[in-house]
Amino acid sequence: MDATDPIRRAIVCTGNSHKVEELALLLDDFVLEPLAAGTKLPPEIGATFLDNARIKAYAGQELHPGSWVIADDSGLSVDALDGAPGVHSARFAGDDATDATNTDLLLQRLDGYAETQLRTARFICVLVAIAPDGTEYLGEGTVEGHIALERSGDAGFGYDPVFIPTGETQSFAELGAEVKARMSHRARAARALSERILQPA
Ligand code: ITT
Repeated sequence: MDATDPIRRAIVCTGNSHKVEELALLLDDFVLEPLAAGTKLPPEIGATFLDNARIKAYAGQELHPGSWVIADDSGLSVDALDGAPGVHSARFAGDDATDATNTDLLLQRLDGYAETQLRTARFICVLVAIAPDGTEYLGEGTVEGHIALERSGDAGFGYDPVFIPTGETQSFAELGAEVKARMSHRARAARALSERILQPA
C-alpha cells in the first residue's frame, strides 16, 4: 500500500472513542480501526499539540509496523485564560478529570467574564499520519468561538456543551455531529491531512 492507493486501512492511535467516530466521518480515503482495547499510549509530555500527536502516532507505529497510523492531539485555548487549558485540555481538572469536571472548572475559571467578547476561545486539532513506508503527513485545523455561560446539548464530548462556534447561537453539543463534521477543528485538520496525502508536496 502507498499514498496512491484509493482505500487504506489505518489504526487510530487514541484512547478516545469519540475521536475515532468523528474521524471515521471525515477521512473518506481510510478505513479506520481503533487500537486494541486496553492499549496504553505513552504519557503526553510534549509542549505542543504537534509534539503530542507525534508521540501517539509513533507509539502506534511501533505497535503496528507496516500499517498506516493516525493520531489526533487537540484541545481548547481560551483567551481569558492565556490559552489554557491548551495541551492540558484532557486533564484540566487533574489526573482523574472527566469531561464533566473539566467543564465545571472551565466555567468556574470564567466566572466574572460575563460578555461574549471576554469568553473567546478556539478548538485546535493536529493530526499526524504515518504511512507504511514511514512518510509523515500533518494536518492542522482550528475553529473560533466562545465559551457559553452554561452547558447545553447532549451530542459530542469534552467541552462541546459549552463551545459556541463563531456565527452560531448553539453549542457544538446542540449542533450535532453533522455540523461538527463540516466546521470543527478536527474536520479542518482532516481536510488538510487528506489534501497532503493525496497531493504530497
Ligand atoms: P487521546 O490522547 O488518547 O487521543 P484524549 O481525549 O486524552 O485522547 P487529547 O490529549 O488530545 O485526547 O485531549 C483532547 C481533549 O481536548 C479532550 O479530552 C477534550 O477535553 C478536548 N477536546 C478536543 N477535541 C474536542 C472536541 O471536538 N470537542 C470537545 N472537546 C474536545
